Amino acid sequence: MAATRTFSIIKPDATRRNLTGAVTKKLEDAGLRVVASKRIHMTREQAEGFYAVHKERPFFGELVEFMISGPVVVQVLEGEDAVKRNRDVMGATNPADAAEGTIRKEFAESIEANSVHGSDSEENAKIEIDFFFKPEEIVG
Ligand code: RTP
Ligand code: MG
Repeated sequence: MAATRTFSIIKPDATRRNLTGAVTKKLEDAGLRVVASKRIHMTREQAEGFYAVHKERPFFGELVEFMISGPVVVQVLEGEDAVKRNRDVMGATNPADAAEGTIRKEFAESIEANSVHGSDSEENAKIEIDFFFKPEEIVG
């Protein structure tokens, strides 16, 4: 199967605890390759735009505040079946439900401060990658 790409965010709870390397190692050990990476502090406009699909959800306001509460690391990951591979190693949204060995089981603080984001489909991966990266910033 050909390599595909997905989009990942190491969230503010993880950067605050200096877990960028530990989270990235989990991704790499799962067979994903970092082909683009940058540390940014999202603006409110960026966070609201990125999470626009959730704007009717009750947690939207808190989620935006959380995502702009500190730096994040946005990454493009490449690998076989990258979207699913990443979702598998991330674990369930709520760390209380996450399987042993997953990033959220090991590192997440709560259902909101859950250390990582990962695209949920190839279609959304393309949209999310384009939201944060220019083509020349991605080096496969
Ligand atoms: P993500 O999009 O971040 O990869 O996570 P996900 O698919 O597992 O979760 P999703 O339902 O898309 O929710 C997006 C993010 O919103 C926060 N959240 N808070 N307070 C709450 O009940 C609640 N539920 C979700 C989490 O940060 C979640 O990752
Ligand atoms: Mg999601």
